[in-house]
Amino acid sequence: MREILVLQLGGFGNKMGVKFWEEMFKDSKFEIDNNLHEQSNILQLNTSNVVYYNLQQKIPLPRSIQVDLGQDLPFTNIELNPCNQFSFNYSSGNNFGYVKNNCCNEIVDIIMDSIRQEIEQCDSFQGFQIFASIIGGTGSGLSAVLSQTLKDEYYDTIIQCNLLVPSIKQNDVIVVSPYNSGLALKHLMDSAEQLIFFDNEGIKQNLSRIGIQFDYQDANLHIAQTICCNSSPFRNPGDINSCLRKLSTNLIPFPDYKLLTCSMTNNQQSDYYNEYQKMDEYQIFKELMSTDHNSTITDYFQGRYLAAALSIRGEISNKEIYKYCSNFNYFLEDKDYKTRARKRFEGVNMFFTSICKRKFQNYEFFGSSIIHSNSINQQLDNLSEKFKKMYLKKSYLHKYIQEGIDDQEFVEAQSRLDDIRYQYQINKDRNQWENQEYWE
Ligand SMILES: Nc1nc2c(ncn2[C@@H]2O[C@H](COP(=O)(O)OP(=O)(O)OP(=O)(O)O)[C@@H](O)[C@H]2O)c(=O)[nH]1
Ligand SMILES: [Mg+2]
Repeated sequence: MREILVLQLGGFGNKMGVKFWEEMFKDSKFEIDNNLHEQSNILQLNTSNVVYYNLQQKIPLPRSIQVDLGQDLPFTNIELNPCNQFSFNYSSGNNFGYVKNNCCNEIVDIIMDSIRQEIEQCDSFQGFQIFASIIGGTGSGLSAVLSQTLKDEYYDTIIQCNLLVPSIKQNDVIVVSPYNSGLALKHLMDSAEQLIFFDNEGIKQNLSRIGIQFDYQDANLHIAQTICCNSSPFRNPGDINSCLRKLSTNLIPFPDYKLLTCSMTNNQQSDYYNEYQKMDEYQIFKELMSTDHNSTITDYFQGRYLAAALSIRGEISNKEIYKYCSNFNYFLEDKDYKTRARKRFEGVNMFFTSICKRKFQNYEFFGSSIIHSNSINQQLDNLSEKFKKMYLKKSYLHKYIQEGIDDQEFVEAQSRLDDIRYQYQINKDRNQWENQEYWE
């Protein structure tokens, strides 16, 4: 089996990670107290091996490592391997520099030891999933340093980062979030293969559409279910057995284009409704490609779709879904949407679709998508603008310089951000696929 190791870093990474494992357990039909449910069959046990171990002993343990610099790993009823839980006595001070240049020197070796032991137990290891926010110090610093170290040591594995990023409109609770995010992104762009963005503002919009007031619990559930569904083709037998590497191949057209967003169908929130709204293929496809269901605040219609990976669960007609995929331009009668949706690389199939007939938990239909669109530039523009404003005034800079992050690193982070934005921008302005050079 192609095993995956989950790394939960910092406050958000750990809280969302716990939710993620709770959802995974429900999906695998394990009871929360780690005991195997009667319904689990052999095939499922074999495929579950991707994310759990110890299955033969009938006490599944998530293959995951939790790290937080403060002593506040969240409580959970799920049994996690205590050897893989690391909490220290540091205070990051919300400072990327302090974590990268001070804490990491002391703790990276300990964490890497644990990672090495995990990987040695695997048959055919495929890669890492990192959960972290790059807003605070711990998440940004640890994810940057760890992903770099992992890339150096396990160069042929895939690193997928699920990142909470600063919101566009809303001001963050952390003043220096543009610095932390900008500096972390510079490192992550070099070492990780996929960077999937979530932002609290986008999640808030998703929740409020279905009448739920935003709080961290619900937001984390939303994100956890999205990631869980995204990764379900890795664990479940279906038409296409997907893996992290296949996702990378299909979603990343050029080396520097690796910023992705997610969407999820609505029906999972039926817990909050008395009435269950039954969905059909049309509704599912529409929701997965729609801007309203986006996990960030960016508007897909302001850019161009480059690629999309759909992952759908339930007794659903493959034929119908493939039909909507190939007729994406025309899949809505709504004229307005139609013209906007046509803004993609015309004539090129951009869909990587996995349909798994096994239901997701108790939901009849369930779907999530990872979307690659250059509308992500809205997020980058905002980040870059805030970064620049602070840097020009040199505000808060001394805190980072004290911790050994020099001016040069800030300049490099800024120019890296501008670089990525520029690349996505030229893609937006002219259709590169029509440019002969790229075909010859
Ligand atoms: N959705 C969601 N957002 C969270 C949660 N916890 C914190 N955040 C957001 O994440 C950002 C802070 O990130 P944390 O993960 O707490 O920071 P950290 O990585 O632990 O870093 P430091 O505490 O600065 O060392 C803030 O913008 C919070 O709004 C959570 O459980 N869910
Ligand atoms: Mg913290």
